[in-house]
Amino acid sequence: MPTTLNNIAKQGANGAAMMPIIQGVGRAAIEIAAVLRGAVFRGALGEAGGENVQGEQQQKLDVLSDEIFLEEMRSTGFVCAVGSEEQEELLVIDEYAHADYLVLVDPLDGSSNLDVDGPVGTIFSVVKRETPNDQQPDVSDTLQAGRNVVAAGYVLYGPALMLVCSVGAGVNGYTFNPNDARFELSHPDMRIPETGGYYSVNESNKDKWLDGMGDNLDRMKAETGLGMRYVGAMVADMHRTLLKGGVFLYPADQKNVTGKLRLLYEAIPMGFVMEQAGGKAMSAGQPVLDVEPEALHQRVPVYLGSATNVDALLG
Ligand code: AHM
Ligand code: MG
Repeated sequence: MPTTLNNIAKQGANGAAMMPIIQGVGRAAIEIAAVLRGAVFRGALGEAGGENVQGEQQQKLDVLSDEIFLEEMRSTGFVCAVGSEEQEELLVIDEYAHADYLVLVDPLDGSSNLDVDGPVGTIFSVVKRETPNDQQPDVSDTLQAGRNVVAAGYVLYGPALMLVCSVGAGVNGYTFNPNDARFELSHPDMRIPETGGYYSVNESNKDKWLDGMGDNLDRMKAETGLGMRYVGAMVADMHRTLLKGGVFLYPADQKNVTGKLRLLYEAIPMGFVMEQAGGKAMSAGQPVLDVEPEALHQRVPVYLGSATNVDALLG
């Protein structure tokens, strides 16, 4: 018998509580994957005509994915609110406003890849509320450092549909098996190689990077001789880095002076998975998971991967 997402219940102290939420992520992933496959036939590619809170053009598929994810979180009955890249404010699920957990999500990451049939992903993390259960949850519940995260992971919409997640007891990868329409454990106990792999970055921004990162990268390249790969979708670049080793970075630059990637639903979930897989995840001068969040859509610089490579880059 293949091992399915149900085995999350047996992982660590939080597995049982997290299983229904991660199963909800799995259902959302299956629905989003179906929408992506058929998007061109439904006229669902292209811009939705609105901007998200970051001032970025929303794609129709960003909006659809957000709706699907929110509905699946609601249906778990264990999520009181969702903070999404596509929603300016925290969305409270009135029906379950007493529930214990909040989910932070980038429903469709890397959406610049959509029009070219490139890989995209979903990134999520789960925190336990700090406000009392008989009150409405509020945004303060989301502003918790990554050390408080209870579960996190990502979905990769690639040639195969994968869900990689951690409930704080290592990292496991599940692949959707179309023959029995469920996720099955395909990558147990994922550990990042100690070194090697690739460096992964949008190097065209190098002249604009802050904090001397251009010189750091040149030095690391000379020292390590690493090759380069860059998809431009964080989930795909993270997944390759996790499997092959190396380092992924998105430094602060003159345009994005505090960084481009969002702390709560990009940097922290990926940092959590990376640390759980034995890797390292840094932001400006401290581990990503130690950054004290100040705002729902806060951005930070990100450097994550094999510890030796991250150290070689930042050292
Ligand atoms: P998005 O959430 O609007 O898709 O932006 C995040 C994406 C990441 O997936 C990726 O790492 C990065 O932006 C790529 O940025 P760039 O195009 O500047 O290289
Ligand atoms: Mg994103």
